[in-house]
Amino acid sequence: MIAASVSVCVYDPPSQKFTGKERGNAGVARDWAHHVEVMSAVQPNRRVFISQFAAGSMALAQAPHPNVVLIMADDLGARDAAFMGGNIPTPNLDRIANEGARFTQFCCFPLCTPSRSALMTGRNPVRYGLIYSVIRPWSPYGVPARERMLSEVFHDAGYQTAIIGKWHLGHAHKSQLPNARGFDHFYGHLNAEIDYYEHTEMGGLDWQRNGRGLRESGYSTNLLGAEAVQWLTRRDRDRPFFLYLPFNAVHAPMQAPPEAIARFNHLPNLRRRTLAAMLDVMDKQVGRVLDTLDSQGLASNTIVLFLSDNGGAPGQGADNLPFRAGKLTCYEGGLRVPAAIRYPGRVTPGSVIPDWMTVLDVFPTLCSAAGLKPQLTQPLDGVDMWPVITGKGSATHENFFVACKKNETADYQYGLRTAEWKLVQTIDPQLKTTNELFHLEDDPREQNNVAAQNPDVLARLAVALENWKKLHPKAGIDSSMTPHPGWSPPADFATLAADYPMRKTTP
Ligand SMILES: [Ca+2]
Repeated sequence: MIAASVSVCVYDPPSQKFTGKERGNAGVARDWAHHVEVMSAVQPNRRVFISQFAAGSMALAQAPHPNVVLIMADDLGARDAAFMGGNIPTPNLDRIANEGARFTQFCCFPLCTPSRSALMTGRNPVRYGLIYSVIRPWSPYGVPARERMLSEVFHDAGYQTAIIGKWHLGHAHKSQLPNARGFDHFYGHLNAEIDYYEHTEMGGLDWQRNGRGLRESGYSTNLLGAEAVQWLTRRDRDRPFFLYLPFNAVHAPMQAPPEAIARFNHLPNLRRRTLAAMLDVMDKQVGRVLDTLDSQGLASNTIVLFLSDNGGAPGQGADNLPFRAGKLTCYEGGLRVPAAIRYPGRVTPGSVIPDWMTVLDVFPTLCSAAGLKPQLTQPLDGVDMWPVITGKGSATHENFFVACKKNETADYQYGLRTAEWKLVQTIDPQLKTTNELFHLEDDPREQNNVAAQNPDVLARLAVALENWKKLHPKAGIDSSMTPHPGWSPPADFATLAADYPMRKTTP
């Protein structure tokens, strides 16, 4: 971490004053004051953390670190966007790909919470019990505090940080909330599938800014785009920023402005028309963000990474072809996502990256790109892909383990991907196990189960999978599909974590 080499300051909690040579820097002192206020409320015992943050600000003032805009779509299929070969025009997503690089083999976990936790931690969610299912509105659990998040790495290094969009990594306790996990600013929602106009989850308001519930009118995708533009416009121009912009589009419920749906009347299926409209609106908001980077002269020093969190849901009109199945399965249709990255001067415009990359790799890759050392106490599962993306080197993945409750039934499904092979294992409630083996290099559509012809490969991968399953915490899982009797949604999800700390926020 940058801060480690220059941290000479000490925070004294009783006096709330700082000592050290950085004290004379007004900007840093202001940052400190804000940070101490926040972190004292959230994590009162992290003195070292505070001194590292302040030193990080100094280091960043001395070196040009890139800004990061991390844009995530929800349930967008591998072949929905035009830049991935889809039939829905996405000129702004295409622009990221055309001015940067397009990934042809980017893999995620097959559903929201596991993918988003992998994105934020760089660690396989099996390690902390979030591999099998999503966090429900009635779930008390979230990403454990011991897992260091990407937002915390950037924040501690002195970046200003914001999440504008969908969290879905825990909402029952204050320690699980975005403002306690490295984000200075949070606007959006905590749960999985809000109403796009009412901004409610199961009837409870789930729309907030930094802990305060908001009742405002508008289509959520447009509101998220507007907030992102506003935050970029009002940011502190003396520090770099990390903006995480996870849209809820194109996740169910399938809702879009009627005029947007009308633009796709040529598509025969209503669900496909609606999904196309949802994507169209999101693409326009991405365009507003790109335009803002341009107008503020930020484009050349900003990494823009776009990806979906999992494969599309065919039943909702998504297109994952030519890959098999989709979201909530461990076939390639559940894992393959559209993805592109832009960083002028570093990423060759119009290039294609055929190398395999996973959502676990985003953490080490962005840290590498930004020159940050995350100072972790636990091993990462991701690989630094920055040398590959910039054409300066190579990287190797040995395997990628995924799992889910298949189609949210009682069946557990697993996937083990290697460069050459793919094992898909399904276990029903009677513990009947079905193994399918595909030669992924020759059969990316997973049409030919060659398990019987390759018993040695099957045995080797099955042993690796069994060992991987044991990484799950002994405490078991809580993936209840239905709420406990008597549960009802809170009037406002922002108040669910009753001890939520009040914070000074911008804008
Ligand atoms: Ca999703």
